[in-house]
Amino acid sequence: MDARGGVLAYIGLGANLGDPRAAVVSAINAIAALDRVQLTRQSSLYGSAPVDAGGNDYVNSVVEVQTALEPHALLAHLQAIENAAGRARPYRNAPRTLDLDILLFDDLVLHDETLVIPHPRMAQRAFVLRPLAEIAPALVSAAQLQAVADQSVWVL
Ligand code: PH2
Ligand code: MG
Ligand code: MG
Repeated sequence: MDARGGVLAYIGLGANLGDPRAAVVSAINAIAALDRVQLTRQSSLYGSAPVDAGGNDYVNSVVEVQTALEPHALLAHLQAIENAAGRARPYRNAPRTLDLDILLFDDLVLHDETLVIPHPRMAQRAFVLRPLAEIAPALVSAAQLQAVADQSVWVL
């Protein structure tokens, strides 16, 4: 908690159905408009090949927010933004109009039925680590980036 009342959290955005670029851009705007959330940094938009998933290439990004919300309250707002974008969940890792994942929330370690923080697969995913390293280089090591260097990710 700092003087402005809040902690830093990192949110991963992804989409590969419909108009993914427009969905990610409007989701960033919707996050910035949330009460008790300030958008403090946003990465470039990245294209990426699907990882453990099918369908079209993804558009991915990562944003940093400062928030006074509790993690589950932030999650509820992110799910509302996903639903407003027409998110359906027919099967695991199905192509999606919008996916918003809390990656990190201050230094919190949390594991319950609805939320796991840090995001359990972020260290295996170049489409998370590359944009995260762009906006928060201290949070991603060269070794972590090297470990996912075989995954296809490009700046749009
Ligand atoms: N999200 C997934 C599964 N695979 N692959 C890419 N490239 N980008 C994603 O956002 C992504 C994925 C599950 O959330
Ligand atoms: Mg995800
Ligand atoms: Mg998700």
